[in-house]
Amino acid sequence: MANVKTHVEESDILIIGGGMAGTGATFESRHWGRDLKIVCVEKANIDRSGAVAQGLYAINCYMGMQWDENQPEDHVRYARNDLMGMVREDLGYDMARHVDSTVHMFDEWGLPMMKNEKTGRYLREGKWQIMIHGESYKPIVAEAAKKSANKIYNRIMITHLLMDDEKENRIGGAVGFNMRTGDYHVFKAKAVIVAAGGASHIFKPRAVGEGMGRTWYAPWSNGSAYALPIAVGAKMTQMENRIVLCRFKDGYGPVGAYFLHLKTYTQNANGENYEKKWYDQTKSLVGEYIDHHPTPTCLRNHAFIQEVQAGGGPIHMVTKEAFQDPHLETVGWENFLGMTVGQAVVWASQNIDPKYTNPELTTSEPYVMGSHATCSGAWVSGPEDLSPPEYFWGYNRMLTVDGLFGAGDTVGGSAHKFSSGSFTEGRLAAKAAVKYIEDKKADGIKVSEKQYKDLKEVIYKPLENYTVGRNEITGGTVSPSYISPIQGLQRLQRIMDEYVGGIATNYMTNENMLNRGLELLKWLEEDLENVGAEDYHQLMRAWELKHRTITSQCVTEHTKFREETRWPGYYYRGDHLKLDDDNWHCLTVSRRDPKTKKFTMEKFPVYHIVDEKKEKKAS
Ligand code: SFD
Ligand code: AMP
Repeated sequence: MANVKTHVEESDILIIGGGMAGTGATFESRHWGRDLKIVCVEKANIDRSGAVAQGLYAINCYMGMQWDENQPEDHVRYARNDLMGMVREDLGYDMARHVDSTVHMFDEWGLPMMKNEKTGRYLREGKWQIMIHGESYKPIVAEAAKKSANKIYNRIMITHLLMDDEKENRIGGAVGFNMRTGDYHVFKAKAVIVAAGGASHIFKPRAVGEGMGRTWYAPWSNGSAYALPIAVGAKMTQMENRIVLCRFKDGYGPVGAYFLHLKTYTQNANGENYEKKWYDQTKSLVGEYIDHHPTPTCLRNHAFIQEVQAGGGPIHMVTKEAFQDPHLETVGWENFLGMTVGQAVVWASQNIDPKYTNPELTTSEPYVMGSHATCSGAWVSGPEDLSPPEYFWGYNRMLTVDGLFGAGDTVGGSAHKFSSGSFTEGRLAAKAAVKYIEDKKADGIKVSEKQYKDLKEVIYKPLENYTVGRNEITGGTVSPSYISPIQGLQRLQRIMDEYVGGIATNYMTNENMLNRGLELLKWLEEDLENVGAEDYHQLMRAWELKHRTITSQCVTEHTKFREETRWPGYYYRGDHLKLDDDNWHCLTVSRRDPKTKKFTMEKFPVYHIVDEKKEKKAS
């Protein structure tokens, strides 16, 4: 790799990923660290990167504290209920108490917000959601980040974190490559904020072949947010809590605006309300959790999945009634035109006009995320004023590696953040990172040339593998010496799908299947030493695959550890089909030893910080 140019950049704060959390972190780093050097590195182009690239139609997390619509306590109760009791309430409360100020800034920055004409308040889609004309959402937050950073690097994929050579378990920066020029980039930093989004395409998607890129969550979300910290031994939490979403079939159009604003509802093929049919069966699995309001997302999925399995499908969204109202009809279409254009295109191509035909729904393949109705991610310190000792080690949103912070999908335990909460969490992490530097916790960091030179060899090896292996190609792309990133990805997706609770088994798994899955993942990991990349784009694909694989290992280990079915509708442990509060009313935490690559698992208590009894609004 002698011909690859190396660039070394030193900064105070390095932000990895310029999505919602990354732009929030970049903006807030400048607010608190006027004189600090702030660098943000983005795999795509920050103007249109991340899950919000195409736009959104709603901001799904807004309290409305100024009008006493909701208070942070209400949101904690809501998220706790939706996640079947398992959240970090300190993190959720902290996000909720700050999220409104974030949304008010979006408003000031020119994001078109819908207003309720009668009250003058933001137009509510639901109790927590407000409606926006959100096609321009991402460019607007990107502008704030661009004005705040010393430098934004686009088209650089970060592949590894750097560690301090002097002090154990302290961060030193990160490295990656520019997928257009191929140059090698070394970013030395005093504090690093990982904001690299969630993970799609680790489970085989429903759409394969030519439709493969069509998933609900962004197809380019490749789990770097998890793989980077896992690789350096940071602890992770709730990685078993993958999410399955109810979506419009084939286009994966979100359903929130339909359920909440248009007040549409679902029915089976015979026009029946199937959810109540499954009440007794669900109660026998999860007990009183089925009586909670609103019904937890996973339990709504559960009824859907059971009904389809029992032969009651297809399941339809009843749109024909709502769409008779011209205003609601417009909202229904605009919702997709501003967020998921593909759904509108699917309907057009299949002759579906929701005014006259009730469209089909489906349940998606699982995704790994920390920001939706799910809370997989890194185990982080909470804020000083709220967190019990087990949840606090000095700096808000700092992982168990010193100087390494996280936000958005990266952070576990804090569900229902969505776009606004992720940006808010980026701000919180940045404020703490500045303090970490001011407290001189980052003094004396040394990153040797050897460390980043060794990594350079590792990073570019797939190009080397291809250059050598292509001479042995026996036909087409078949070579005995290397596998291509797409071949590896399809292998990964089948392992996860068939053994770890994907669509192939109707989300079912058990200990034996998980053990087999872990074995196959290990062999895949070994074979990925021989992944070949014919150009820099394929080199990115190779590293995306490696990050997805390490994320998948962690998900599988967690799924094996939790011997209960806590979230029926997300996945089922066939050997432990019931929710088991006596043994598993706890958070799961893992650590992968960077040297041995072995995971160890432990239980952590769930502290209910917000009082149940004072609940004033059922939400
Ligand atoms: O209805 C590297 N989301 C919704 N949020 C809402 O508030 N309202 C909605 O209406 C939402 N809906 C929705 C949503 C997402 C999608 C895809 C659809 C619909 C179709 C969820 C939010 O988008 C989500 O919560 C936040 O975006 C999460 O923020 P963050 O920052 O954790 O992830 P990101 O925005 O994807 O950004 C990640 C960035 O990292 C980059 N990256 N950069 C360098 N090196 C690497 N190795 C990297 N790996 C990744 C990415 O390119 C990206 O820019 S509804 O359906 O819920
Ligand atoms: P979605 O469009 O499905 O991603 O959901 C957007 C928002 O609406 C999220 O806050 C969901 O939790 C919420 N939501 C979606 N469907 C329902 C429903 N049937 N009942 C209550 N909340 C919902």
